[in-house]
Amino acid sequence: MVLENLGRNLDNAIRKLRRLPRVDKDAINALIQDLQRALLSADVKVELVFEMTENIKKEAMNTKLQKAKRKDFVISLIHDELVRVLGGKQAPIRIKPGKKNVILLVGIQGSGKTTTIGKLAKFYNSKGYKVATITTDTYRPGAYEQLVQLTKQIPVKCYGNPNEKNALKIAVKETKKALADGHDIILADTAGRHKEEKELMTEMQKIENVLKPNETILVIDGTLGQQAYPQAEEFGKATNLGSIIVTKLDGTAKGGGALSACAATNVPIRFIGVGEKIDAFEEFEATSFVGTLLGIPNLEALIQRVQEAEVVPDPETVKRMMHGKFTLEDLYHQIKNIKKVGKMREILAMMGGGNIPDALKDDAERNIEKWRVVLDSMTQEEKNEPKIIKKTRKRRIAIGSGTEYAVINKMLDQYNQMKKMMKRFLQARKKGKGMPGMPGMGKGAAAFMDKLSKNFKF
Ligand SMILES: Nc1nc2c(ncn2[C@@H]2O[C@H](COP(=O)(O)OP(=O)(O)OP(=O)(O)O)[C@@H](O)[C@H]2O)c(=O)[nH]1
Ligand SMILES: [Mg+2]
Repeated sequence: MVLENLGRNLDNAIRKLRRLPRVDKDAINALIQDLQRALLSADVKVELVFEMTENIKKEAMNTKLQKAKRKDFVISLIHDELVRVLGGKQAPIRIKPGKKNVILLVGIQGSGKTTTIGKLAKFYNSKGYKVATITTDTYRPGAYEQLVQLTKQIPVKCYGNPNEKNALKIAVKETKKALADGHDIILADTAGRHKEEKELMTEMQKIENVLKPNETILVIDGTLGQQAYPQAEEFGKATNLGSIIVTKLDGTAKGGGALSACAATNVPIRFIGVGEKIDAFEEFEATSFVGTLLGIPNLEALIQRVQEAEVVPDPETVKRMMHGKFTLEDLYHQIKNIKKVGKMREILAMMGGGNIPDALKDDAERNIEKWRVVLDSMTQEEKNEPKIIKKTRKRRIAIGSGTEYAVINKMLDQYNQMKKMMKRFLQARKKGKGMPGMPGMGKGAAAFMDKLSKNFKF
């Protein structure tokens, strides 16, 4: 596995957390230390490590989730933070099948450009493109022969002219030939060595100008670790960099540094090289990369569980509700959110105590989708002031939404009960009465309301 040590260390830290009976302050502090150690030994920049772990710590300490969900939540925080520093989601290279597509590889000597041309050729060839490679490297002895040998095994055609000393001329002529031969992706290799660096950069710019590639890709050696940053920056200034390929991530302990440094330049990492062989190559996608790294096979499910558990009433709605401005839409969203967590009964019980009959609770749960249809057939005025919904309006809504009267009636019933309860709650608060004294409100409900009112300061 790429970044094997980092993966193992992160995995150990997560296992340790999972084994603990609960996630408290000490557990979070211990986790943060483990993460810092793991990231620093993968050569991630110190400042970045502290920023990442500070973010994780802050969120982890703040969570109001129930105990059972906290571990998942903290793990998803680690995941999200790693994805963020690795560049997040990115779009693929824009390639138009059957048209002229040119991909230009640049990078310093020995970074792995020529090897990567072979890997890319195999990658696109297997996707059904008519791939050709060209080399414009007039500096490295035997550069043309190296690429010929490499591409022979795929097989894809290699263009070049070992007798021509002008890289620009080769670029123009050979690309033309390759296109005329019916190829639709041309992978162009460039020189990495030159008499001096400035000349190398100038030549690259000129080639870029004449070839007008779909994308210029920087090939960077992963063993550089965080030193990849200044290099990527320099190339970014000289060329119109579209993406980065980080090579030699197999067997380097510094991969974390190289990947995070490249991502910090805001140029996406598209592929990684993980060995000398032609198929030691992977598409890079931060989310799945981090999933593998953390050893969490079913990351999607984990994230979903946490997201669902995070559903809380939106503060604006609660504020309006507490001022007696409670609409049918509010009721709908409240019940919809609660349903998502699968705890409708619990929360309704908490909010309404014994006030809401069981039959009604079940009904709300079963009919929530119908409620949406009903709501869509109502005017804004009706949603805000449901008491104006009398016989005629009801008939119109029933016809418009294709729903029975019973559904509309029950929805309005539910609304009225909720509204009454809010009103009593507000009156009790105004009179300075304590919650437990409120008729029809259970202990849990009182505590819940109290917490809401404190959180939202109404
Ligand atoms: N382990 C490992 N080695 C790699 C990887 N990619 C390239 N290499 C090796 O790195 C060395 C240099 O690779 P080249 O492809 O020749 O590099 P280059 O950028 O074309 O070099 P110049 O043409 O001299 O500028 C070779 O020995 C490759 O086998 C990789 O992902 N992993
Ligand atoms: Mg080369």
